[in-house]
Amino acid sequence: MNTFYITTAIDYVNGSPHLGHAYEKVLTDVIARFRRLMGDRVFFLTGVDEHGQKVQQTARARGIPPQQFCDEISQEFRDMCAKLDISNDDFIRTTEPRHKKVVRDLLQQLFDQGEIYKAEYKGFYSTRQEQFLQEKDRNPDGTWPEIFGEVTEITESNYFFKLRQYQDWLIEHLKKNEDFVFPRYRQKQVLEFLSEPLNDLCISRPKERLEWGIPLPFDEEFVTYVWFDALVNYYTAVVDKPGFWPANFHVIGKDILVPPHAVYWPIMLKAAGIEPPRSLLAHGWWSINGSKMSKSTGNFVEPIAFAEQYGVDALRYFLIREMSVGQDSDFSLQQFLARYNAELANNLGNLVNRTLNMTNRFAAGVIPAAEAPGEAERELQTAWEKTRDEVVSLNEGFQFHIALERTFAFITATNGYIEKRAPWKLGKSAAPADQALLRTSLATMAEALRLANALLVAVMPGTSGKINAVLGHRPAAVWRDELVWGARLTGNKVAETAILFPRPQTTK
Ligand code: ME8
Repeated sequence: MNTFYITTAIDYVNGSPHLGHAYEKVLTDVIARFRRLMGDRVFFLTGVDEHGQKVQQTARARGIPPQQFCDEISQEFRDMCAKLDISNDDFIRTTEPRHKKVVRDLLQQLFDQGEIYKAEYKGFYSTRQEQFLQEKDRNPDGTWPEIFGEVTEITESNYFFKLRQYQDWLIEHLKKNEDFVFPRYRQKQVLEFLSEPLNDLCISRPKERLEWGIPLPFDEEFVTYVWFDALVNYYTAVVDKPGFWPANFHVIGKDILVPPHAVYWPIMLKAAGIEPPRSLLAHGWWSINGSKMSKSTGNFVEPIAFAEQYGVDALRYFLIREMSVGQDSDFSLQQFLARYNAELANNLGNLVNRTLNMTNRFAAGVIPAAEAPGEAERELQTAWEKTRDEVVSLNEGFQFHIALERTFAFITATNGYIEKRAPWKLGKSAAPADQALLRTSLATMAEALRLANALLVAVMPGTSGKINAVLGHRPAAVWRDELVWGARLTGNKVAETAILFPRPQTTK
């Protein structure tokens, strides 16, 4: 059995979860669920990034200890995962002892190997923002923007990790592994970054400036800074789980591909003698109503509240259907409602309700056998086989938006088949041939619905389960078997009705 280890980025806890966080988890969940359906032994990790200046500052501003602050916000992220039906196997927090230990061991090892050295760091520092500034932060006239407050040039000792000596190795590695970054065009971006000499990476902050971090094991006056702490989480989670490292995919946003995930991380691992991850999947960014999301301007979607109002699976469906993995997308309520009504309520919802209604009306609620399949049935079956094969291979290539489009085209075709057979007309005739065709059409629409539904399970697990339930169907243990056109439902008693996608209450 193949193992498949997949992770999301770990989210900063200095604010509540937003739509970008929700998307990344849903996308990773769809991949994890799909790999499970394909028979892989999956380990799916998500979690939160709890250290750093921002958390320390926000907690201080609220007058509570940083750990308490992290506990609160982390719970919101966990709640979001539960609400969105995310099937993660683990949830890691960088303040956990298991993580601190792995980070410290790794730092000590690299220090002992001579990969980490101490040096002076000189630069302009904003005390208000508590950050080092770069030349590009200056106003065009050379002054510093207001938001930085007083800016002073300071010199500080810090620890540095020798990135540079692994630059050539990484370039070779990327050239040998053309699939290291998905989508492929982003791999070019990494190589471009590597065409300039790398600077060694500053990995510490003195304790008097930043307390909220993991102390360096070889100098307790310093804590690790940002990436050396955060990236290691992926390794921490499976350190005691043989067979899962290297990770198959780290799913991340495009903003943290270069340099952290595509440069720092493989080099950190290489230096420590650990295999780099097999691949990185970099997704695009969501804007909302055409602009950057921002809590202060109200251009913001609260994923939990949204899922409560419109349905978890409707949100999951929209996120996966709307965005082509790798590209950016815009989230607007109008576009969400358009898809909700046309695709979920009218197309899929209608197919479910017609199937139930007609089976109840014409067959006492029991799905009959397809005794007289004709041309229309054969056509639908052929359409199914094509759809299934396409969808499986599209999913393997992360083309979930097209896979959903194909699945819904098959649902449209099934509704078209029902129009063509018009069981409501056949039901008025007592002729044996019409009755046989009526039973055949009821059996065929139910079978087509069962099959289409089997393709939806990774994206809409709750809805898919409900549809199986109203069809009185228990899916096969092996997903591939479930995808074979047959007479799986003959004799099943169906439910009276199903409410899957109630009309949304408001368009505001
Ligand atoms: O970067 N659309 O945390 P984070 C899509 N802690 N994705 C978005 C997004 C948007 N508008 N905004 C953010 C961090 N994301 C670090 C990661 S990993 C070892 C450490 C994505 O909370 C973003 O690209 O700022 C990232 O992958 C994830 O949300 C967490 O972002």
